Amino acid sequence: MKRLFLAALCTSLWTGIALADGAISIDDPQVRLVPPSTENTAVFMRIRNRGDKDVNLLRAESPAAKTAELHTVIEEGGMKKMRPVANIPIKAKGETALKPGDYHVMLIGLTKPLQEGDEVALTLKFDDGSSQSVVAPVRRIHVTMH
Ligand SMILES: [Cu+2]
Repeated sequence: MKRLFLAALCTSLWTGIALADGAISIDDPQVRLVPPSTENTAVFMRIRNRGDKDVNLLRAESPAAKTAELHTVIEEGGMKKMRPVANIPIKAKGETALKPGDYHVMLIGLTKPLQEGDEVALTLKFDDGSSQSVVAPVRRIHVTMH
């Protein structure tokens, strides 16, 4: 009887976790360390979509900056330039990397200078109605563009 009860409890817990978790998960979020005089920086991560439908990242928010924008990098006349994008797609059963020279979340107007090892909270909103809160450590990331 006791064993049966435990089994039922485990099943319901598992279902609860699966529902709360959703299709999207975030791996390895990190914020690029910038000099104290620089007010903007980029956030990189891998976004995984375990679901059967394509999902788009629509928005990012962080208390560490006045604004957060979704950016990509394009090449124009031999120059690499950042451009805001309306969304960042994550294919069904796929993964999108936010990485230097590619998609990233741009933090604009940092509320205070970041130091290596600081942790930046970030909330990401997706078009399936889900959102993800992550904590991204500030790291030295060597980038030749930007
Ligand atoms: Cu950017």
